[in-house]
Amino acid sequence: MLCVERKSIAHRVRSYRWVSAVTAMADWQRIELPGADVMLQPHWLAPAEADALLATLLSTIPWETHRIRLFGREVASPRLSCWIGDSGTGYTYSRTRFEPRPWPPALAALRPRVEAACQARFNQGRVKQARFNQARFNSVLANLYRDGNDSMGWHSDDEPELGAQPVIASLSLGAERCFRFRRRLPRGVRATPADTLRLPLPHGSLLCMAGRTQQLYRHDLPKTRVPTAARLNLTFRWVTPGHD
Ligand SMILES: O=C(O)CCC(=O)C(=O)O
Ligand SMILES: [Mn+2]
Repeated sequence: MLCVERKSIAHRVRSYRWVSAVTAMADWQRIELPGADVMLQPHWLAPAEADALLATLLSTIPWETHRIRLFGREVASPRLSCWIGDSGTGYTYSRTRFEPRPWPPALAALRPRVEAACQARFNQGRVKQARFNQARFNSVLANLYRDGNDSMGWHSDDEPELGAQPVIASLSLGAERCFRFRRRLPRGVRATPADTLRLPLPHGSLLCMAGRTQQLYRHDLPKTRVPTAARLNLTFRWVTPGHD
């Protein structure tokens, strides 16, 4: 489970220590992030199904380069993307508005399975019925990282149309890349390595973020210098219909 990026030994030890600090709950593993609610199924899809899904989605999602606003300038985002959803699920991020594309059949078939997996995690231990009901998705942000040069910067998924404590399910296909969480710090406070958790996301893995995760942490998908094949990520979300 170690990250493959060439970082210092200290980083490697840290990522091993954090990632191994998990609590098994059926197929879900809890990722220990104080105050947050993050669970991972590293092998949610069997490799053959993940391979087939990757090939299908690469060719059926209408990939485009989203233009986003960064430091007051409009720039091309460093990856390909597509916003997909039911009607009424327009979404604004990086101060840019996206209207949903229709669900490709393979993605539509996946939606109830992702919902069932997330509902199962809220349906065990100390059940939180409200969360259980929240594990429904009407939209997906699809991102395609063509190689190690493609990335996503630090952000939280905290747009108003997602609600206060969104449940977000993230399915990863293709090359394993390191996803990072970093505690949100007061303005002017510099992050140290101890504030960052590095989480490798394998082919077919399902990550579920809920509760105060977006309020307390940012996440990113950094570039890597290690030669890397394509990686496709799908974040299933619930957007308040008609929000603008
Ligand atoms: O590619 C990833 O794993 C991260 C995607 C993400 O954070 C997002 O779509 O908001
Ligand atoms: Mn995100």
